[in-house]
Amino acid sequence: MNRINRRRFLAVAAVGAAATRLRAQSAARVALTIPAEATGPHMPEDYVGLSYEVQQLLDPGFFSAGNTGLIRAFKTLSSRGALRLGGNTSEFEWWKPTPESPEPEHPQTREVAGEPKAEYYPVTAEAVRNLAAFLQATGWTCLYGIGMGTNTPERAATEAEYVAKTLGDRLQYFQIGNEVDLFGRHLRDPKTWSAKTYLDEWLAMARAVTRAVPTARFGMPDVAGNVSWLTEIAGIWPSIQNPPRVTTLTHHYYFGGPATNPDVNIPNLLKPATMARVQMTATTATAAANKMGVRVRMTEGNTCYRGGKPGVSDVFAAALWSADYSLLLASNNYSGVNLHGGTGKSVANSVGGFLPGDVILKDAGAAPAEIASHPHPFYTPIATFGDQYAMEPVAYGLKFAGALSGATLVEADLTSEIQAAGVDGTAYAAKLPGGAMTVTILNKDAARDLDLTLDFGAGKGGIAEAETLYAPALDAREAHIGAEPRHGALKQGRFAVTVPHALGMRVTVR
Ligand code: BDP
Repeated sequence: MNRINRRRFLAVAAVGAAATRLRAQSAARVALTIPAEATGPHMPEDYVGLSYEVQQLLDPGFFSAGNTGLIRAFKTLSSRGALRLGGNTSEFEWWKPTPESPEPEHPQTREVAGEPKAEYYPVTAEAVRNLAAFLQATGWTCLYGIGMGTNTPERAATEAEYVAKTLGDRLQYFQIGNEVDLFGRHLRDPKTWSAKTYLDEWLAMARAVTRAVPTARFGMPDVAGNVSWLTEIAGIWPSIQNPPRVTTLTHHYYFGGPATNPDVNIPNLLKPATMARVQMTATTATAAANKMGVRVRMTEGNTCYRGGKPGVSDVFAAALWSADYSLLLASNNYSGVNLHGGTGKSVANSVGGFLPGDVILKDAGAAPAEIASHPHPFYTPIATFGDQYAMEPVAYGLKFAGALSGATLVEADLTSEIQAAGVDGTAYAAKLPGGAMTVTILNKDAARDLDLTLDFGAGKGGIAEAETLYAPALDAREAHIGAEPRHGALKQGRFAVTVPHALGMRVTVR
């Protein structure tokens, strides 16, 4: 059975398994009261995003109108997403406007394990033109990454000018520099590098870009994890004369890593403490953004850095994680989430040449065919298998959360009530653009089912319909979204439903 057929077979098997699912432990009973008014954050239409290495542009056919399989996968994930280009490889790109343009001189950088080697490559005008056609075909916009580590303000400005002209309204904003808080490792002198010296450099480049593209907007600082840089920048910002137009504060997030780290496992990925840490970061980041009058976007992240971990990043647990992570950030007023991925080669190059996940599989004696059956990189939302593209579990979670794009969230801490009953679950309520109320319940618990009563208020009528995010098991290499037979009329404003363990469910009342 080939990979796709195997998936279909398992999908059919999963339906049968769900029907006869045995309760491993007694179900917890929880009643949730859903406020009628949505006064929380608005989730933008382009909340869903993907992140790719700039080096992906080295193959001008990848993001192009001719790559119909990839276009289909993007559209399946979202009809209006945001494609972010960045990653470690963005620091080694150089702008090549014409085939004759000579390669510039590059500064010296240090070679450090786990960081990309200083292998310079050109970004060509052809690649940017093809990218524009790709964006047009998908309906997506672009957060375009320009290098900072080895770039000059002049080259950044010339590249930006061509990109702005070519992408037109498909360009949302520019990003300059990737994970600048880690530049001290291989690109700058760790003794002098700080949020302050970064900001000076960034201003010089962003000003050069703004001179070339007066309408230019920016997302920054794209830190790896040190969100205190956002606080510092927001503190300095009012003292900057005539600042470039920043619309978004940005940071990255990886749950853990690398793949060899035993703490990167399914129970740790899904436990409440993981999201409690995410909440702490979000609190810091949004406070800085509020001060600057902008929003936060998580522009690059995933389950496990250095390319992901087989059996964690590429299984159904990652789908429940990405759905929960995306909705938690949405409830913190984030403007979007970009999960990182791409081809195995571009991501391997971004982390020093190889994926630690492959070493783990080889050491465990996996046959080449088995290794090849995994997505590369292991965390990629859209995997490349030859000339085929497949949506991975982590992408299904993002899609499930992304169904709330355009909705306004309801301010209610439903998650605490579920967790008080001893179940590792979360819930988010929202009002859809058409006015329908919807509650997304993510039961991440490995064993306990949830017997839920959703109380929409005595006066509320309508039919409740359910949709699920499911797979046969947390470690299954698949995920599905399906309409559920569980539907019915509200009775005195209430709807009762069981949300089995290891399953996501959305109940919408129309
Ligand atoms: C981030 C880098 C990106 C890598 C990713 C990873 O920005 O280029 O691909 O981590 O380690 O730090 O997987």
